[in-house]
Amino acid sequence: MRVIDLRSDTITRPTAAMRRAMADAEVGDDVFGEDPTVNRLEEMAAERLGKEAALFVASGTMANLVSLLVHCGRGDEVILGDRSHTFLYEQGGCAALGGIHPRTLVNQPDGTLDLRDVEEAVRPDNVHFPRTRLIVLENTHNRCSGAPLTPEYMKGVGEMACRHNLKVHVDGARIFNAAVALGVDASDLVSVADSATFCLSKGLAAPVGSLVCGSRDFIAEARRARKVLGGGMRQAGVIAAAGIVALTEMIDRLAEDHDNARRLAKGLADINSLSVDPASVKTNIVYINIPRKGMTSKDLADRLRRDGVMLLPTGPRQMRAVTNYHITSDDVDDAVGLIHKAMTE
Ligand code: TLP
Repeated sequence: MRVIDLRSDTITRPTAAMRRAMADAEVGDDVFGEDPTVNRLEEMAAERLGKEAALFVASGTMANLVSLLVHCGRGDEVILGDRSHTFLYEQGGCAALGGIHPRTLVNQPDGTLDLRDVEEAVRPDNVHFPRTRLIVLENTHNRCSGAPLTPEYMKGVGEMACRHNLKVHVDGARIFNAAVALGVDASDLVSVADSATFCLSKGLAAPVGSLVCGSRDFIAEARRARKVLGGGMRQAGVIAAAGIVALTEMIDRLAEDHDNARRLAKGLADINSLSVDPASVKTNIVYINIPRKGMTSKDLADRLRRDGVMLLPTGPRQMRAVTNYHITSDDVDDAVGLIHKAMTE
């Protein structure tokens, strides 16, 4: 049975071109800085994001943790959204491993933090308070319908951060989805950021890896942080090679995933017993709420799995669908039909 897997864009498998590039990759010991393929990927990443340097790490979680460890010392405070991936889904690593104090502010439905809230949250210099060091933003915002943060919003963030002497980090796991959706360069979305990450292993379909981008000095420190976390890799060119293909061939096609997500949201919005807001869908993520009493997201996920559709429960009555490289518009129509059937039986 064909399975339409909409749980995440992380399920994407490497393309044939990636597998060829991996097999042929020139490699060396990357802890000695001698893997030419890793070095090339890092240069490409830095250029794409308009930063001086970049570092290849194992995952988006490691990319964020390494960045926070460099920006903040023990007892420093980081301002971040209450729906951010770093706050919700990274095991509180910044607190657990870095002694960094998280201060959450309400994420607006469009993924932003209200800059007045941020301004109020910045701590004055007082012996009672931790020192506010850093603002973390997420672009696109996973838990806020995959919303892209705009260059205009980021400009305001930059001005505010400058006034208060704060650093800015962007968790750009899906930054290229944001860039494609907004029709801008990814570098325009992170120009005010002191550090920005992105993932190769989500919509870009590479099997492993994320990049941290920033100034040369920042990346030198990030390289130390990666090493202490056990993230120094040796002949990592084998996986970096797939990342190079991802950056070269897989960005522009993200527009197809966005079209499919809109198509899915519109199809699901016509199902009475579900609540979906197509207007909120700007990239590849669709949230589906189940108002019907007596049915949980787990019930629906189990039911749909039998029919070959996979969605991710994200709350007792909420599911997530993420379009990706393996999903066609026909798959979307089939998924809508099967979900309709499950909800009307
Ligand atoms: N997100 C995954 C799950 O962890 C929920 C997904 O399927 O969406 N930042 C953002 C915005 C992310 O969405 C994710 C992964 C990460 C960081 C962490 O990346 P990995 O999984 O590579 O550690």
